[in-house]
Amino acid sequence: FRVTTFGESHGPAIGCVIDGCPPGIAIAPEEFAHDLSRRATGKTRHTSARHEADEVEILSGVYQGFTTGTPIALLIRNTDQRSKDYANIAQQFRPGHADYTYWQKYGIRDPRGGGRSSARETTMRVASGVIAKKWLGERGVQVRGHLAQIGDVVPVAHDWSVVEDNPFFWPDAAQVTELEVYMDALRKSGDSVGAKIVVEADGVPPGWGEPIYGKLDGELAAAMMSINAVKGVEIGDGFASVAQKGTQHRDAIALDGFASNHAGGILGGISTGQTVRVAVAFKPTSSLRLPVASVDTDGNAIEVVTTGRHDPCVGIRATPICEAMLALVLIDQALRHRAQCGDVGPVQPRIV
Ligand code: EPS
Repeated sequence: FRVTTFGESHGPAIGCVIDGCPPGIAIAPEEFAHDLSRRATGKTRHTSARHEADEVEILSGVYQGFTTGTPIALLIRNTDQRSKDYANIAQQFRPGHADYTYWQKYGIRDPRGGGRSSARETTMRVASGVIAKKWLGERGVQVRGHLAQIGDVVPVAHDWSVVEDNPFFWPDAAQVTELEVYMDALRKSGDSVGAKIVVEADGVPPGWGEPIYGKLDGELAAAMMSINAVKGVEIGDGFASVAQKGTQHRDAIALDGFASNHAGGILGGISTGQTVRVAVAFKPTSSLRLPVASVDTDGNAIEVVTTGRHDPCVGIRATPICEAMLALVLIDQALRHRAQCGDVGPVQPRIV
């Protein structure tokens, strides 16, 4: 199961091609709307004010409502481009932004906003993830996620039932007002902040993932890192494992299951049958109206100020993106497991 995307934030359209999708998955254009709207800009004052319709056109690979097994092409036309927002920085490098490295690599400066490095690219990940989630859901695998940190604010309580009821995907309803105050002050200051997302998959049977090349955790790390603005990925206890003793970290096994899940549901690159848990760090957005020193393409020292519509915390919209990437890796690993071992579960663990 392979997804490639195309298109620029300020081009005519963005899209993706999905190769290797199993035939027979029922999918209608309106099924994309829910997750796309969870990711979209312009829904609350805490995200970018750009208003995109994000309406999916299915160009190929689906016939009479079912996937055919041939490449699926999805297209979303951009409806609210405003590339003139970027006219005054067309020759400038925004510190912290990919325009510097794109220029060093290609020698071409795309003046249309972030182009491929924009958060807009993630739309197609979410769209393709809808198909992966559907296939997985029919096999008892559920993917969900929440925001787990904004700046230095962390959830006090954890209640999955409130996550979809607030604009932050936050698991503690009592903190939503505090977050609104925090984000309002941040937006007014002109600065941005990072965020952490946690995504989980329940119902993954033991056995998905390959032992060395194609480890489930390795592929998850690569998938999450491929999202624009991601700077870190943890599986299970992740970097907290550094300070742990082996006696703390190991997950004791009883006949009725594991006693804990420090491993994040993966051992040796292969799923254990526990919840697969991944945490993803998003950096603070780099397009800021606060001035910063930089250089331009002619080699002059300059000061950069970026105006226009930007997210003060791009992580606020990232929960559905990370869910989609988790689902895309899982469907791929499930199909590879089926090819080699013949079943994709739900299966009974061999001993526990
Ligand atoms: C983005 C800047 C804003 C965001 C955009 C990402 O748009 P514009 O380029 O029009 O100023 O709205 O995100 C999206 C459009 C999206 O769909 O996620 C940026 O600088 O990355």
